[in-house]
Amino acid sequence: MFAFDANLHTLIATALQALTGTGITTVENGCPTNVVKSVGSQFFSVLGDACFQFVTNDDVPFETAQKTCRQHNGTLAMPKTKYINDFLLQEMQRRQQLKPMWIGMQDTIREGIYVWEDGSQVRHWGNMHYFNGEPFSSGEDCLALNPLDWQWHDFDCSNEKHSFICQYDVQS
Ligand SMILES: [Ca+2]
Repeated sequence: MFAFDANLHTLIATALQALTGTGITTVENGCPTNVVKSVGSQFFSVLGDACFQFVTNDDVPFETAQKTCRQHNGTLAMPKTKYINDFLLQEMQRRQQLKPMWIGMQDTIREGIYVWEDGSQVRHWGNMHYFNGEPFSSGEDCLALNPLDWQWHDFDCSNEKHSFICQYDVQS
């Protein structure tokens, strides 16, 4: 019975895909179901094996954003390549999300040494906002994507509040 339901689900999904044409999948496709069902203002985009959840209109400190993503075994987004970074910015613009959103990058432990959520060091700097000594300012150690100037901005981790982007492994 359960297997039958699963097959039926796949059939419906395939039919829906055929209807929407050109094999483009719905954005939720591949994102963890429990995450998609979680409440709040949000949208999803899948790129490769990563599902990105844009939690909008929920302005919180960096740590709260981190915890929210981890609740569903995700992390804050880690756009490790320019391609992924540009994709996230494009998605924000496309959905008129024009305020900065937290991503999983910080230099809390050592000033100027930026690390991703998984502990690896940040290698590409193409999008870093350099203004008035930034990004090397103590007291501003957490990063957000800013779709207005297409750059990374560092903010005070606890006193600044922003929406955020979570990242999950795509479910097969
Ligand atoms: Ca800093």
